[in-house]
Amino acid sequence: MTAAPRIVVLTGAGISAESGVPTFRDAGGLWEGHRVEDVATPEAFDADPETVQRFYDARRRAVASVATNPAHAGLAALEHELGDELLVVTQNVDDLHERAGSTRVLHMHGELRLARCLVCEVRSDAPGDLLPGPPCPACGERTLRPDVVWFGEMPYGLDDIDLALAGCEAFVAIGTSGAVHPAAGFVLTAEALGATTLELNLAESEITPFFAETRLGPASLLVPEWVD
Ligand code: BV8
Repeated sequence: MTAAPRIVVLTGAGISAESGVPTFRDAGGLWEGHRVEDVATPEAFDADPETVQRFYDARRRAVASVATNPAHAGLAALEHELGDELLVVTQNVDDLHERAGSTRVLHMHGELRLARCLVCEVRSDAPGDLLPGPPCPACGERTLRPDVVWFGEMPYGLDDIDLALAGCEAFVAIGTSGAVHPAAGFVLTAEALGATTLELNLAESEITPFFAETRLGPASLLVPEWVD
């Protein structure tokens, strides 16, 4: 990674909510009719791969049919202005940041648009639904899983994130409940290392107490205001 960014933005499901992508906790614990632990863990996949594949195939198709919102556009405009002084770390597995024009995005929980082969571990573009069992483009085995980070699995990019948190002047969280670790702890790390901290969220979150400033409201209004 190049020099540490000046601003690190952490986004969560709330930034995509106004695009029509369901969040995790606003659904009252049932996510598209599933309990998270029944679909977002390696054990769930081992026990019932069809249900898990069907769950992610449905989400991949749903995300392809929604549009970005002004919050995604605001961050893309900010990157246009700041270049590599800005890094967006997202917990989201959708590609709405990229579709809005952001290029410096670290998907710490993986991406719906990618698949990972259980045999050769190669990551590739998901060729559509994974349930029918398309062949891995690298090894030909019909062993592709969604390339998302399940509970109990190691998130991607933690070394780069730690570097960015250590060097940044400002840490901004947008649309996250602060319910999932290690993302929930980033504000404490950034603050301890001297960054200013700002939370933009629809409601108070589990990590609101750790921010110097919290602004409540929809991301589609708060982000363009903050970026301007
Ligand atoms: C790991 C991918 C080992 C899959 C996801 C320490 C303490 C306690 C527990 C743990 C801990 N360390 C590890 C754990 C276990 C676990 C964990 O955190 N469990 C929780 C439930 C207690 N963590 C893990 O297993 C992680 N792995 O820790 O590895 C390790 C050890 C040491 C060091 C490093 C690693 C892996 C976690 C990844 C799980 N995968 N997603 C998929 O998407 O299917 S997590 C999932 O939750 C999504 O990624 C989601 O983004 C994420 C967090 O949720 P949010 O994004 O915050 O969404 P949520 O619905 O919760 O909140 C939405 C917010 O938006 C709300 O606040 C709402 O008010 C707001 N909002 C709504 N509308 C709007 C809005 N805001 C603005 N505008 C709006 N319009």
